[in-house]
Amino acid sequence: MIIMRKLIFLLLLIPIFALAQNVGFVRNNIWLSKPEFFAGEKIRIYTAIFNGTGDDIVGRVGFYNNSQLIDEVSFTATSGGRLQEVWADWTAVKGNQSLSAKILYLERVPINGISEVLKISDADSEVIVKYVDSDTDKDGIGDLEDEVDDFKQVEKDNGLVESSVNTTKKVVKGVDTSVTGFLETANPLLREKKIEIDEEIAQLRQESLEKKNGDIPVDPTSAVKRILKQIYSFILGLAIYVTGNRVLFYLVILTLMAIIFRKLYRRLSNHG
Ligand SMILES: [Ca+2]
Repeated sequence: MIIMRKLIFLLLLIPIFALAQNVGFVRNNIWLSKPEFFAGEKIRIYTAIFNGTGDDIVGRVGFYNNSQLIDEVSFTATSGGRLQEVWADWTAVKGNQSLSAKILYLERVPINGISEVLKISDADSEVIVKYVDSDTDKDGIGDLEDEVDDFKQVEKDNGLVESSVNTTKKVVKGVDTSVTGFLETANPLLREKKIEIDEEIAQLRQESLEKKNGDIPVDPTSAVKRILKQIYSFILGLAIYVTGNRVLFYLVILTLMAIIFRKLYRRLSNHG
């Protein structure tokens, strides 16, 4: 990146300096070690001096932030159209910053001859104007952008939580409504069935009593039938009791689910 920029400077500037001045900043003459950074980060500010004279040069460059001197750096630039980079380190601070450099001193130093202080016609570099943000949570996104995002995220999260709570509520309510509906339908049907079965049991009992009194042999299957019906009636009685109480119904369902789950789990872990 920096090499590319250097090449661009050279291409752009050599002709300009050949026309204007033999020593000075190159054009696009100030840049930073990285384009994006946050407050507290150490940044290097670079500039480059072009020496188009036939002699070596010594000089000094000042680096500034908002007109405050950051550092003053001495340099040498060898003769013959060379480019000399000069740099200073700066710890970025939050807020609007304007970074610049200034040639403070130039002196031509011939190998054979007397040194000569040069008049500087164009001392100031360009200015980098930049807003430096901080990044409190160190996620690589500046606070300014992050606050907006965090706010959006919070809104989004709240929305999600709210909607999932609403969905859960709706599902629970839906289940509850259908369970209540089911129980309201099932309970009277079970009651009707139980009455029917109980009547049948009573009838069977009556028949067997009549047969006993009339000395007619009792059909053994009718006794078995009666016992089965009594068991059925008992189960129906339980079902009526359970379906008559919603909470009890849930408890029974949950217990059944737990039993089934445990059986499945045992079977799976045995196979595993
Ligand atoms: Ca951040």
